[in-house]
Order: sequence, then C-alpha cells, then structure tokens
Amino acid sequence: MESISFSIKNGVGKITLNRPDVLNSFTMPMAKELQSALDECANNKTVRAVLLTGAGRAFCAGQDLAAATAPGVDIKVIVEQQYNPIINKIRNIEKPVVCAVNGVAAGAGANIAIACDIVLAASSASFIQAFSKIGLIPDSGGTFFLPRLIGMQRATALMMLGDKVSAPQALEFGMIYKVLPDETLMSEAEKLAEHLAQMPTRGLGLTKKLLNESMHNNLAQQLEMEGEMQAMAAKTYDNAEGVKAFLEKRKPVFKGE
Ligand code: T3D
Repeated sequence: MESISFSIKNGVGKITLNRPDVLNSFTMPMAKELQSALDECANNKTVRAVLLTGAGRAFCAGQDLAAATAPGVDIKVIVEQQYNPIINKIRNIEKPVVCAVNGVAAGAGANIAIACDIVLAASSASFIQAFSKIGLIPDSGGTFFLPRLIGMQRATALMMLGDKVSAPQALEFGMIYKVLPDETLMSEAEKLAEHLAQMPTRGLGLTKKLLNESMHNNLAQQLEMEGEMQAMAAKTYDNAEGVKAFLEKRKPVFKGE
C-alpha cells in the first residue's frame, strides 16, 4: 500500500491516510487501498475494531483536485468507485469504526469522518463542507449523515456556505463524540479502539445494524428488528460469558463470538 498505512495490533485494524504533502487528499489508488483495508478489517477475525486517522497535519482534504481535473476523468466514476464504496464499507462492517480526526477534514474527508461510528477530534481539528466553494455538491453520504447529526438548518448553512467548523463547535453541534488535546488524541483513540476490541463484537455489530436501519424504519419496524437481533445476541458466547461473569462477580473475557 502506497497511499495509506495499515497495521493490526491488539485487535485493532489501524488505517492511516498517508499523503501528507497534499493533506491526505484522495486519488483513485488511495481510495482503492482504503477499500481493501476496510475489507481486510471486515474479513479478518482478529480485527474487532477499526481506527481511521490521517498522517501529518490534516485528516483528509477530500478529493485530490489535481487528479480530479486530469484529462478524461469522469466525476461520476470518482463518486461511484471511490467514495460510495468507502461509505458503504464503513457503515456495513459489523465492527466499531473509530475516527481520530487529527487536523482539517474537508470535502469528502469531512463526510468520511462523520460516517464513522465514534468520532474523536484533536482540539485544533476542523471540518469544512468545502464542496460549494468549487461549485460541487456534498457527496460521500454528507447529505444523509450531517442533517441527521446536527439538524437540517445547520447542515444546510454549513453545506451552502462552506464555513470552517472548529472541533469544539462540531462537538457542540453533535457532529462528533469528543474533543481531545492534540498531544493525546492518538493515544486516547488507540485506547478507545482497543477497549472496543475487547467488547462483545457480535453485539456491537448488531447494534450498528440496528442504528443503520433506524435511519429509515418506523417504530414498529425498529421494535421488531430489535427483538430479532436481541435473540441473535442472546445466542452468542459473549452474552453467556457476560452474564456468568456478572453472577460470579468477575471481569468478563469476551471473545467477539
Ligand atoms: O472529482 C471530484 O471532484 C468529485 C469528488 C468530490 C469530493 C470532494 O472532496 S470535493 C472537495 C475537494 N476538497 C477541497 O475543495 C479542499 C481543498 N483544500 C483546501 O481548501 C485547503 O487546502 C484546506 C482548507 C483543506 C487546508 O488549507 P491550508 O491552508 O491548511 O493548507 P493548503 O496550503 O491549502 O494545502 C497544503 C497543500 O496541500 C497545498 O500544496 P502545496 O502548495 O504545499 O504544494 C495544497 O495545494 C495541497 N492540497 C490541499 N487540499 C488539496 C490539495 N491538493 C490537492 N487536492 C486537494 N483537495
């Protein structure tokens, strides 16, 4: 892999976008490498949580605008082959995906970040729906997730104006989970991902599925699905271990099964 780095340690698949000279902006090869790493995280049983971050001073500046304007490049192909699969993979992997936003997240970079399950940001990080500034529309699921996270009014303003939102402001809006000092962001994000990797992975995966479905289900459909998935969770090793450990007054040892 040339444009990302990928490692597996303590149950965590850590993916780092790695084109710091151009603020980790996306080319087709980088998008394909990210997709492969997400597939590996989905298929490898030793991976029980994913951590996504960026190298250098930025998280990701979205599409590499030099690559996007190269002769013969079709923007529809970029969206369909680069970004849509990334968002689908992040949402469909039945394992928690933590995003550590280490600096500016612009355009598709901002929307990939907010598609993740738990978003931590460095206090110096920022989020920019940069698309309108270059005459494009927000993609990478931004028009789906942002209004659901922060409300239609704020999402519309941010998407139309392209204003920069600081990490503390993003936290206040409900766009992200926590803001951490720049110096401790990565160690805290790794600690969180490692903690999630020790938890009942099947149950967390089913929880994620339910949350995905809640975006379009009505209450009756959601209640029915909760019943079905609770029955699935109740059949896991980790449920039996969790209850046993509680009754024996000891710490559970979950296997993710
Ligand atoms: O095909 C399609 O376009 C469809 C897909 C669309 C998805 C999208 O993501 S569209 C949105 C694309 N992204 C942007 O419009 C953001 C462009 N970047 C910026 O506005 C700024 O760079 C930032 C606000 C993110 C950061 O500003 P700043 O001042 O901290 O850094 P800088 O000086 O602008 O950038 C540093 C370097 O990175 C610079 O290169 P240089 O001068 O050192 O050689 C700059 O050109 C490069 N860079 C930053 N963003 C991109 C980029 N190079 C290529 N593409 C970028 N997106």
